[in-house]
Amino acid sequence: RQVNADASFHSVSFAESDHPRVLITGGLGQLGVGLANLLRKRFGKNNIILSDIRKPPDHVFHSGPFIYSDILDYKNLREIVVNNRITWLIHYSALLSAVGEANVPLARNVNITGLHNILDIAAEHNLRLFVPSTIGAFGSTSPRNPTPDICIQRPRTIYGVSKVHAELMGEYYHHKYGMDFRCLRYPGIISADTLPGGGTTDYAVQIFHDAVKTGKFECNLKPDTKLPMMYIDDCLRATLEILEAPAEQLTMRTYNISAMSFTPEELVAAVRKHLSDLQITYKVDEMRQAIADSWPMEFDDHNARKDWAWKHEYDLPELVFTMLNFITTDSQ
Ligand code: AKB
Repeated sequence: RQVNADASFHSVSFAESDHPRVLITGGLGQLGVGLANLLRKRFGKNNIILSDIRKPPDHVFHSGPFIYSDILDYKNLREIVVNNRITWLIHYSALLSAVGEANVPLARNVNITGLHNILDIAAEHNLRLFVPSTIGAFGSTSPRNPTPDICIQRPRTIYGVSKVHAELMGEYYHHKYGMDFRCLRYPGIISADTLPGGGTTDYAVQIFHDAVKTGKFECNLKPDTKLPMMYIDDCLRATLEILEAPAEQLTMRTYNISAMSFTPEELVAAVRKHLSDLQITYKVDEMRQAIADSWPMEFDDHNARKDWAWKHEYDLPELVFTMLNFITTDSQ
């Protein structure tokens, strides 16, 4: 197949109706359902299509359009984009850092080959394309405290390499073909009702579930490992905000976003303010620890704050309060 590289595709206006028609890939991961709910409130239920290769649970299936899509199958992707008159594509399919190291060929296929399909589809159909990047796109030779938007990026995970590739390819298509590519580098995202799968920052989600259910938690990172984190509501709102930002406000196409940074021992102390009996043991997972030790400790997001007025709402105390409240209410 050929990418439509002539001038015609980007001369077509994306706004065929008042609201965008959005396809979310990897929709059953940690962020897809929450983002679909937020976008549906803004743009209408039927304008947002969630997709995945897995069968959706009942509540997802009944909450709005859901479709099978395999990002490795180009014809399947094209059929969905054409039949549903998609104008925005949000590409959430990816293997995360720890699980990617455990299966490099699969991570390469999904995170790199899959991204190539997504870029080609977006170019062919003049889509606005959002691809998340991550703190994992940096490595031990990057400045870590704080990490600016523009600096050395030499990650040593397949996940990080694939995300740097996505950032660079998206920006290249933007400059070469005028593609409306937008990208945020997410910190570790913390959510109560959906679990992350196979990341290095997962401990900061699991601790809340274990604290409420068993009163004990075994942490797989060292107590002083500091990483940038964000509550899911801030992450999803940031995503909507960058998607809606007027193009002339964007001085860059890939932005760091930040809310807080903490270590496991700081998180434990904050949780103990509500659950004073919480017992912690540390059993370090060497692979995750090595990854975490190469990632940013503090994330510098001043460009996002300056260009499109990014502002987080949740700090550590609000995060802990909200997570415990949600999980406690849910388990009653
Ligand atoms: C991971 O830990 O792999 C992800 C991330 C920070 O990108 N949560």
